[in-house]
Amino acid sequence: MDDTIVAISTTMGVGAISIIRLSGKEALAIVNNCFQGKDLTTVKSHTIHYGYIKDNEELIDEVLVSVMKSPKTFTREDVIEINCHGGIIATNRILQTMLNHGARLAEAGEFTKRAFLNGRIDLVESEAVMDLIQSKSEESRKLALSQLTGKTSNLITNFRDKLKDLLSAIEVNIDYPEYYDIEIITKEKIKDQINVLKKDLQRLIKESQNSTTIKNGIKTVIIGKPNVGKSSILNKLIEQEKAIVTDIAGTTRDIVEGEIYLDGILLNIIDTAGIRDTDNIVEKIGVEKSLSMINEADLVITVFNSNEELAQEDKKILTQTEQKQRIIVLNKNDLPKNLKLPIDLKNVVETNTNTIEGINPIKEKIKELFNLEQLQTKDYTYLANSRQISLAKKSYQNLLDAENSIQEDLPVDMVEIDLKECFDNLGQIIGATYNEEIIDNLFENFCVGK
Ligand SMILES: Nc1nc2c(ncn2[C@@H]2O[C@H](COP(=O)(O)OP(=O)(O)OP(=O)(O)O)[C@@H](O)[C@H]2O)c(=O)[nH]1
Ligand SMILES: [Mg+2]
Repeated sequence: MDDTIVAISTTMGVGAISIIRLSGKEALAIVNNCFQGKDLTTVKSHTIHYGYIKDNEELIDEVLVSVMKSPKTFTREDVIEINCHGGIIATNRILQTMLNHGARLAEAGEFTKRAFLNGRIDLVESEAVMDLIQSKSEESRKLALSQLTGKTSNLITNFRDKLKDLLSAIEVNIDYPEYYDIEIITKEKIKDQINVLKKDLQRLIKESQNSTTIKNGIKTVIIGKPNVGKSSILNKLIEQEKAIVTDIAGTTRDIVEGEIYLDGILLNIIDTAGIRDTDNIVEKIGVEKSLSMINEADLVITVFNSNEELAQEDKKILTQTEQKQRIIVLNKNDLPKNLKLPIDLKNVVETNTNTIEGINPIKEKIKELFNLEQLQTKDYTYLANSRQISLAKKSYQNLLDAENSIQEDLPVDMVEIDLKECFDNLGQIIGATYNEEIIDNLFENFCVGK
């Protein structure tokens, strides 16, 4: 971390302004060497200066330079940002000039990594930086911001503080059992406290499954026999005639995709080819593709024609989607009903998707199944990704182990080991304890210049 890094922080392309950012001990000296204007080494921190960047004596571009001196910066190191005209050539030339004068090209995520290693932000907050950049919906932006402002980190720190108190109480009892003025911590008391922690952690893990929905949206696949109205459902959902709708069975041959936002959550919708046995090679491939989409889906909308009796294909579709989060649409309910479904099916919606209103009961069902209205009112104190959630699950397991050790009346230092492990696992979530390899992998997924 002794060297000074540089990267283009804005997207490469033609735009009004591009930003080249440097961080490190030599940042100020390097830029000053290439700057025609004020002597930047004498200016106050957090000020902006007008001038030119030059490569030896050749002027490259007219710029504004922001000088931000350590420690009140993103990386806690000296940070200099050069705002230049947003053309590819000028931006690249400035980058090259900085490299020629001793800066090193930053790796992906290296600025944020430095911010983490220098204690400016913790690991949850670092991940939130990337999530904020990549958020695709209003709800995912809110989730990332909640993490960035430290809500989740505070919650984890709070857990750890409680564990630390418990651990020190146990230790005092082990080390100084003869002092009778210290509170005797009985196994019952330890068990009670573990129970409280367990409940809180369990709720956090459960609620954090919401963050996957918020960040990635809901991948929705529409499945059914030919001609039941699948494409009509896609078109009505996205309010656009994207898929071809005809009364000829087998109209859709390949998947057709669309997107909508339901209560701020992204719904990726995939309309598929109708499932049936066919000799037509093109249609056959389409049917296989439809079936394979089921596995990847977060939600399957299975569609049936309520005017027809239950067919072999319908039964196959019901079995194949049994394990999935599923909505069963009995479509064409404007026609006489001839369909008899097994009685124990849940989440059944009867409707007519030839009308625009007919889509509403399906939308309502999706909101209900994914608790979308409730999601909106939550304060987004969730764990945001599988790394964080799996560590929380490990911590939960440590608490279960501790509880078991008490149940089996094992020595209290066994309980202590489980609780310490729990403390460390929670620490890894925020990066209070970390493994270098994991950190490297994590930041490699960031974009360059961030
Ligand atoms: N009466 C009635 N007709 C409907 C309804 N929904 C769709 N249809 C009609 O049913 C026919 C088939 O609709 P599509 O949406 O193309 O059906 P699909 O399931 O995509 O069919 P494939 O692409 O062949 O698999 C069209 O003529 C629609 O107008 C409904 O609720 N009631
Ligand atoms: Mg279709």
